[in-house]
Amino acid sequence: MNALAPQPVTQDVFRSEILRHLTFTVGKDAAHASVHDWRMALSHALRDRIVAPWFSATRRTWAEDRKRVYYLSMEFLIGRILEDASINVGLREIAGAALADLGQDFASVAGTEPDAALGNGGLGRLAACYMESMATLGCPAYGYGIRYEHGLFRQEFNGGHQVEFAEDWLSQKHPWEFERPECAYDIGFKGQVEVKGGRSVWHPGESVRASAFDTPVVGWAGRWANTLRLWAAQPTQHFDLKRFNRGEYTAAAEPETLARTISRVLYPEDTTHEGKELRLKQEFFLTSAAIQDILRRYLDTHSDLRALPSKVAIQMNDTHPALAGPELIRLLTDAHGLPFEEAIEIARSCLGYTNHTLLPEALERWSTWLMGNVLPRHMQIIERIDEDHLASHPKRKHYVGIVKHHEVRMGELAFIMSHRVNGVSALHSDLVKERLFPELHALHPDRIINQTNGVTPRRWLRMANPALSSLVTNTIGSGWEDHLDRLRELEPHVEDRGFRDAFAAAKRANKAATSNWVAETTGVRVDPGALFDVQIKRLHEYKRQLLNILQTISEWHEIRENPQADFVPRVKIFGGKAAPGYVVAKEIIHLINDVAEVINNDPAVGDRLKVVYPANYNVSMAERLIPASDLSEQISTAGKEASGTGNMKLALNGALTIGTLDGANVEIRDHVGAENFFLFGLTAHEAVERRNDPEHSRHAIEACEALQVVLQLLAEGRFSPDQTDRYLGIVDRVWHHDYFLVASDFAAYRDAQRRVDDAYRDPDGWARMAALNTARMGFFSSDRAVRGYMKEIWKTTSAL
Ligand code: F58
Repeated sequence: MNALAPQPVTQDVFRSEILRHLTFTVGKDAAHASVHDWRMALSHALRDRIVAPWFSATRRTWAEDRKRVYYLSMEFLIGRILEDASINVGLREIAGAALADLGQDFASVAGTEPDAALGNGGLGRLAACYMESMATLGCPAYGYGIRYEHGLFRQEFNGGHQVEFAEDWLSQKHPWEFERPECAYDIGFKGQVEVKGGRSVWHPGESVRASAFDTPVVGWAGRWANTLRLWAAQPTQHFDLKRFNRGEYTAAAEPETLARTISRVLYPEDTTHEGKELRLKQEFFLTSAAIQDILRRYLDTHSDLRALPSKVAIQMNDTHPALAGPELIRLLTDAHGLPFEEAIEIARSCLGYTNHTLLPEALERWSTWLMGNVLPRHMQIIERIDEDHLASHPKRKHYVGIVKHHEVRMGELAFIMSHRVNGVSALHSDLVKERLFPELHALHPDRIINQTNGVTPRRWLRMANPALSSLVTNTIGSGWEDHLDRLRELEPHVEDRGFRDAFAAAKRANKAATSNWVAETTGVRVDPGALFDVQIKRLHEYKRQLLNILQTISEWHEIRENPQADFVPRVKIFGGKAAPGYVVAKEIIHLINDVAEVINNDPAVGDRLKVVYPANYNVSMAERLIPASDLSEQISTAGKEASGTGNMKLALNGALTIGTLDGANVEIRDHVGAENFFLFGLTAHEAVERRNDPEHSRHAIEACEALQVVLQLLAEGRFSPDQTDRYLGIVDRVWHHDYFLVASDFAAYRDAQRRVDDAYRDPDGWARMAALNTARMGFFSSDRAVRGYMKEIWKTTSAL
């Protein structure tokens, strides 16, 4: 057994550990303990088991003076921790049995844990998967983020509208974290820069303190654990007792209120000036605290800052932490006296940048005025980086710099300050070269590489889908959890009718459980024998939930027109949140809910078509829905979805994909086989060409009678009888402003859905395709992705 593995524990021992924590940590008597108390006691008993591997991993990293990876991300979309951690330390069964001895049910206890929702979507969830894989692979690493008091908002529907409520995950004590008040850094803003003795000295006009909270992240089999360090903002000024004593209670608390604003909410709206400034401050807050911590740790045991890149790899998860370059340069030059040219090279050798989007509105730009005001020294450094880069490429053709038209372009800054830039799927990385940074790519042809995303199989198969996991283990033995390529060994068994039946039975059991859950949460009864057709992701026009709901309307219309025909029963399941200020996305949510209302209550339709949209999609809901899905909707306009990761989770769990050639769909189709994937739609290049025809929508609509009918029904107010003109805006957009090519892809999508129906009519053939999807998805483990980063970007090896 590995020396770092935790000591084995029996059910009896673990039961007494739970009881000990219930008594001494929670302070409750078993007779009066609530489910919440039991969860706290269980979480602490489990956390104890993580501390041993955590300490040995940390000690070993120090003793061997290993290079560490620092993953900087504004988002970590973790979800629940308890069950995942119990599985990784090998205590899931023992914990369940010990709790049962105490009269408690594991699932009910674990089910009360709030999701740690410190992220919006794919980017944040990717960070969480990578943290788990780095721990599994024994890659010494720290995740750095912000300890938001309020994570992603809670979504409710009111009359079909999305309504947002503040999320409150910290209203109960968070048992997984360790507060580190001794680990704190001052973060400055504003003020002036003075030149003194040849060095620049920044005198910030404001400051807050970043104080660390550490959560251990344990990998598979408890072999290694890393730290997720989240920063909370606190005031640097002491509480003003004099003002308080004068009766000025609010004024006395002002510094605290101002400071805490910085770590209060995840990604506040940035449509107002105040919002923008706060977002910039949040980004610098995270980045500066991280860089100060990294340098402090390095200088504890080293003195030569020139050797920093041999011990430090810093990954920027998108441009949000892109001030890492300027901040590292500032500290190396202003605080440690290195020459600028040397500092820039050191910083670049440490830094890597992952790009997650080509969408222009998501590419960060700050006005030079705001940057100069909030971070005056960094603005100077950015200009100097720009000049330095310009000077070293005198023969450039179409130079695109960092500062242009009075804006600081964070993508260009991140690119120029990184030794590697990566996209997140093969297609996306090509488009990053061709469309996003063509000039910079020409100057630095080796810098952009690809690292296709991956997902952790521990959470997304082993934990979320115990039925399928057991079948896999019974068929090929254990050990696939950290060698996901081994799923290939399932392939010969797919030829076996018994295996296919067992595969279908596991799916059916998951669907039955989910049907009950759907009835409880939405009040809609669905038939577990129907095809579960699932689109779960953030609401965005490019993701084309609209295309899906228009096709649903078309299907409904056909059932009504041909009530005797043989339709494959379907349940359309939607899940996802829209950004609070994204009006069009919210309109689409309203439409889906309105369509659901009409279809679900239409006696002519019965069980042949249902539409459900459970509110507040989050990581826990994904864990529930993904194992119960038959069909995975990955229907973005080609060229717009950088990768997708839900597509991977669904295919791994045996859902067939209906999708465009976008993001990682391309590679998923290559792996699972074109015959096991329902492809449709324009390619990324065709999409660009199509937009050159100003009449593309009209042509598409005129060529497709079914689409005409759907748009007519919408325009008539068939789904909004209380306000018949409600969807005229959407109809108008499809006709005249269809940038995302809903009309152009509609007919092909509808045809692909017909092929889906035909395939589902043959249950054994469907089971074969589904099982082949699972068997061939091994490549999409985040372990493979993280190994790629270790080798190609971080230049680091496993400590195991
Ligand atoms: C997502 N980006 C991509 N951004 O859309 C998805 O294709 C990809 O699979 C995933 O990253 C992981 O690489 C994403 O989630 C955000 O949520 C941004 C957060 C900050 C504001 C702008 C959106």
